[in-house]
Amino acid sequence: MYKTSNEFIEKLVTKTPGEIEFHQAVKEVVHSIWDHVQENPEYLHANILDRIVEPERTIIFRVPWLDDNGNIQVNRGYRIEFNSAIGPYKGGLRFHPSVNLGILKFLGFEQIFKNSLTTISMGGGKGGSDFDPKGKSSEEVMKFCQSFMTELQRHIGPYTDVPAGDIGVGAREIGYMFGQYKKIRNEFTGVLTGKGLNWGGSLIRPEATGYGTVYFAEEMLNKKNDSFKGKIVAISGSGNVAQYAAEKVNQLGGKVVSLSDSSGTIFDKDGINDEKLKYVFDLKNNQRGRIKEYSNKFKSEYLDGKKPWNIKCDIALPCATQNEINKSDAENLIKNGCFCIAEGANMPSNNDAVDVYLKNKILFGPGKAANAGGVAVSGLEMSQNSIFSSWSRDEVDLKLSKIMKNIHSQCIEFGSENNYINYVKGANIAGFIKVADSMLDQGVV
Ligand code: NDP
Ligand code: 2IT
Repeated sequence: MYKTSNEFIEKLVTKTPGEIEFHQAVKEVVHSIWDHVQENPEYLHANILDRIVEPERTIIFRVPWLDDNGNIQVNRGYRIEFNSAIGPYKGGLRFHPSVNLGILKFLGFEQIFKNSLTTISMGGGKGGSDFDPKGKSSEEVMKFCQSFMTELQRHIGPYTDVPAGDIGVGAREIGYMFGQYKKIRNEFTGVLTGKGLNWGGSLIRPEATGYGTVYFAEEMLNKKNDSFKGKIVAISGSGNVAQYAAEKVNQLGGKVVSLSDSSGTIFDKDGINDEKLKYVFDLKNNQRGRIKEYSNKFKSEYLDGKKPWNIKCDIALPCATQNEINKSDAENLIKNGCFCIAEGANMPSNNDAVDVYLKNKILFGPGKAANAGGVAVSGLEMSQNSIFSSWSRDEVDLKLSKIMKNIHSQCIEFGSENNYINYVKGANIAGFIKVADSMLDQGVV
């Protein structure tokens, strides 16, 4: 029995040395749920905390592939099957050179609670590789994806573990991996989500994470009798999540003034309207270019090597990667008038930044609540696959917006404190209860 949450974290750190992002994610959840756990002896008796931070299974494998010059390359592949208490493991695959065990464990751990919040039956998982798709030819990407799936296929299945995309994994990579799965297993099933529309994909899945993040932010604003209309919005990233977040902000009458990538930020004070956004979609998804090219094309400012957090805005939507907002970034945002932050990315704000938001009582939607729309529509894709049917764009979009509203309500139910809604606490407790209770029901497994 642990006397304090800090004692629990200290043991975890000793047991999992070097997994710093994982420690960070666990710290946030455990601090939020600590009192709730202490008040419910059945959780203590069943040792739920020690069990929930230990993945059910961790798979690490070699991924050899032949590059265009005929050289053999080797990457490392992973799949963390973290928790299956409420459904098959579900979560994305990330291909990025920074990928390591600690990062994928943090993502898998977050996914447990996020998936629980969606109310769809999905457990938590995550995987990926330190492979860098940037600068690789499509043939190289295909060869890598095929080799990766040659091993992964033995561990996954439509009722076991259903991967999807994340950083560096989009429609192209899902296609190559699906093709290889089908070839080896000789079965056409919904084993991956984010598939092409012609072969089992769901309408709105590409849009879902970005749209969902904006729906969640709109709910937070509505609760304060406010909306996106006329608001200045800073967005980071320029990939899948950032692009569709920007599109939805425009639709709701806000003005998006920034996008970024790992090289720098474009700042367009006139707003990235739909026409300019169309250019961004083509630049990033077809040309696979850098966001800097936007500033050449539209003569906007380019902040070389900088993040968008010094830009004056009302609302910030971090949609790039983990730990992209630190304490001083958070202080800058608030000093410049930002009063609403919704995380499209996973854990983009570090623990100190979150403390700054909560201390200043701004509207803050943490990733596991605000970006759950992506995996939620993945869940809807699984439903459509299992009934061999597909729903219309409007139907899926409506379901998505209802799910985001419902997540918002769960946060209010468990996160209301005096006159402030602590969405971090609300999301963590609401997400935890369903998983923990299911673990109790299923015995010591
Ligand atoms: P993409 O690969 O489509 O885009 C990633 C974007 O983030 C790119 O602009 C990339 O720039 C930037 N980026 C990546 N790593 C870094 C870094 N270390 N520093 C600065 N910028 C970086 O990924 P997604 O849009 O799918 O994912 C973005 C975030 O959203 C991630 O945190 C992901 O986990 C999260 N997420 C994604 C979901 C989805 O459905 N896709 C669902 C829920 C969350 P560059 O090209 O220079 O690398
Ligand atoms: O972080 C995430 O929720 C995702 N990358 C999406 C996972 C999914 O299974 O759709």
